[in-house]
Amino acid sequence: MRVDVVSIFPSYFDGLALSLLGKARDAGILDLRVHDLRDWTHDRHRTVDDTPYGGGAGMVMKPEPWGLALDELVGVSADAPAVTGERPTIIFPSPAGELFTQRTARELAMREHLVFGCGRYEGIDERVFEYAAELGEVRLISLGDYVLNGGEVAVMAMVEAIGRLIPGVVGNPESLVEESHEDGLLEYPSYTKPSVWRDRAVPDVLLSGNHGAIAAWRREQQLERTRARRPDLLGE
Ligand code: 6GU
Repeated sequence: MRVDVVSIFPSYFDGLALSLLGKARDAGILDLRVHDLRDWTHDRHRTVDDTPYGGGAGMVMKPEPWGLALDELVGVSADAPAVTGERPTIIFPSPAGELFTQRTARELAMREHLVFGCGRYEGIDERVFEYAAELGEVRLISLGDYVLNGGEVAVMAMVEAIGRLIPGVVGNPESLVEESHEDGLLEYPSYTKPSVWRDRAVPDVLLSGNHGAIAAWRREQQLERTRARRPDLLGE
């Protein structure tokens, strides 16, 4: 999978080179490229923002650098993967977007080319979204109902959630099926040795060797936790 990230703070993404995703990069499974939006400016101050038409607080990101970035990364002459000729998916993190869930991550993990455009200030000139829609499938995606200063932290979360679902990134694919949200429920509790720690014993059933009873107990725990912490997931 090819992933391009455009940001005015590219060093935010240094952390993605570590651990799991770093291994995926080294193995050639994930071609992650981070770009500085200011590289597509041409004035002395490398300006990326300006005041909003119609007035109002804050600054808006100018369309020109974004247009040049999109041309280079997903335009007709772009050096992008053309394995199946699939259109790129262009994602703008935004608190005004659709909610990012495990389902979104699974869907995006099957794409060949993702481009993330990180906005700062009060947002990006609306015409950038219209232009991007001519080059690929545009998605505005939010991490949740709260406001971050910019899209960078949201994109880090999305790239990690998507990247670990690419076949070969997580060593044991079974560890992907048994975790929170994969089956619409929260994960069951886990224990390891010692069997008694500070007067607290591991539940007997886990030491019983009865695999049927263990599976039933775990399912029950999943339901109980989901009902207590996230009743919305059960439609309650
Ligand atoms: Cl994707 N961006 C920003 N700026 N704030 C957010 C968000 C995204 N998701 C939740 N809050």
